[in-house]
Amino acid sequence: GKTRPMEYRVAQLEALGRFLDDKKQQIMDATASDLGKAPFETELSEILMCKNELHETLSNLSRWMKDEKVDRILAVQLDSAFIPFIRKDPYGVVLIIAPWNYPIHLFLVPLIGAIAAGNCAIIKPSEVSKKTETLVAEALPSYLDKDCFAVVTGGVQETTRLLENKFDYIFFTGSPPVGRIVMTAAAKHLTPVTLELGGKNPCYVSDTCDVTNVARRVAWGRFFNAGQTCIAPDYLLCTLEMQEKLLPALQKAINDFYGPNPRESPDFGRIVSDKQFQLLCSGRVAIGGQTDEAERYIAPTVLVDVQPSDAVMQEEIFGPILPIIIITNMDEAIDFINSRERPLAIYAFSSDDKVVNRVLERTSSGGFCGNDTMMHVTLPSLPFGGIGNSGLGTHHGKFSFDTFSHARGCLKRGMGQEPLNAPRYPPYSQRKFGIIQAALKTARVSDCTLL
Ligand SMILES: *[C@@H]1O[C@H](CO)[C@@H](O)[C@H](O)[C@H]1NC(C)=O
Ligand SMILES: CC(=O)N[C@H]1CO[C@H](CO)[C@@H](O)[C@@H]1O
Repeated sequence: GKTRPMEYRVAQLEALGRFLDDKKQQIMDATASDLGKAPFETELSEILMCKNELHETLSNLSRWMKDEKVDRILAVQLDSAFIPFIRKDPYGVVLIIAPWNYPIHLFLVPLIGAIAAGNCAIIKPSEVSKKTETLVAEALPSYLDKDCFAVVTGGVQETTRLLENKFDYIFFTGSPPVGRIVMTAAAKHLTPVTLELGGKNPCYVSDTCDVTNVARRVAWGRFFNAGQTCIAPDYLLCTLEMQEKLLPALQKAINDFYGPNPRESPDFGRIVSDKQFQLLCSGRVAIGGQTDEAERYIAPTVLVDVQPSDAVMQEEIFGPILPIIIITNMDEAIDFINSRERPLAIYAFSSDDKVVNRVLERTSSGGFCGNDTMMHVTLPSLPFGGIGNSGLGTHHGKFSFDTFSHARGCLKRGMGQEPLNAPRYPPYSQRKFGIIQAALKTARVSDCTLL
């Protein structure tokens, strides 16, 4: 019961804010060491976005925690002391497993929701982002109540052992294959899960659009954090004519962002694993393509003549590599998207609103953004989460609070007026059923507003 009072939750959330303030420089240093992340990108994605979540949560927590009143249609027929409500109960002990690509953000944002909803939590940061893992393990516990929050470090072996335990909720961010392992472990204890998985996010560029702006928005989304973002536009779908216009515009955007040699840019990151180097064998390099394995550097790269069967079109890319797939029109782009697993995000660029709306209506994905990339996840007012292969469940803002709360349906009644209950008791009769039916019936009401 220790984590239930609002004052306790607020104190822990405020301590998370102090952690971000006090350790800002160490966070910048650790993510720079792990991922070569530019200070600007760290400050935006790891600090500012977490603080926004904190402020959104702290500003609304008292309202979110309140019992939710619901309709009491039957009240009049039964007795006046008939009070239905939804109590927002914590689940209990939550396990949060985070990945390496945004090593602060991706454990902290779910943790904000878990604390806000009154849970205890075990946090498992990624062992791949080593410096950040060490920082979190050493510094975070001194900010939080050690009775209720713990950081566990380690790799596959430790995570496997952790998952043998019975948790009340598991929140996992990572790849679809590991998501299956987590969900299987959770099934053993019937533990509910949220899975934030990845996916190959298509980006459709129609023939009518402002090519310069599209190129800048796509390049920013693809090359931010050196392409290691679960919501990055993973590949482009456009006609051959559009590709010919986009290539110089993308080249210019890359040059404007990172200079003639992106390797020397302080704003361009490094990648975490070797696997991505092999993806450069797909198609033909139209822009970039330079690598330095010792430095884990891959230049911002655009691949053309890519076939759907190429290696780069199989799993999520997670590197600064943008393949272009040629289609002949919008219908073909939509068919291509729908023939694959449902992604975490779909992007569509067009000067024609109808085109953007068609892509939105005829496809399915975790989220959607028209005429831009990635910006939809910066809003705590929007749910963030996948569908199908890209995950299940949502978080951010109020959606985090709801994810980590059990909606407990409750009814409180008075103990008097017993004669009103008589019709429901045996011995049964048709007359009694008639009374019950009249009292309990829910009539269908037309919701048709188009007349
Ligand atoms: C996309 O941008 C174009 C150009 O600004 C605009 O005309 C169009 O309405 C936008 N579409 C959406 C869905 O916002
Ligand atoms: C989801 C929600 O209720 N958000 C509110 C949180 O508080 C701010 C400030 O009062 C509001 O603007 C949000 O709408």
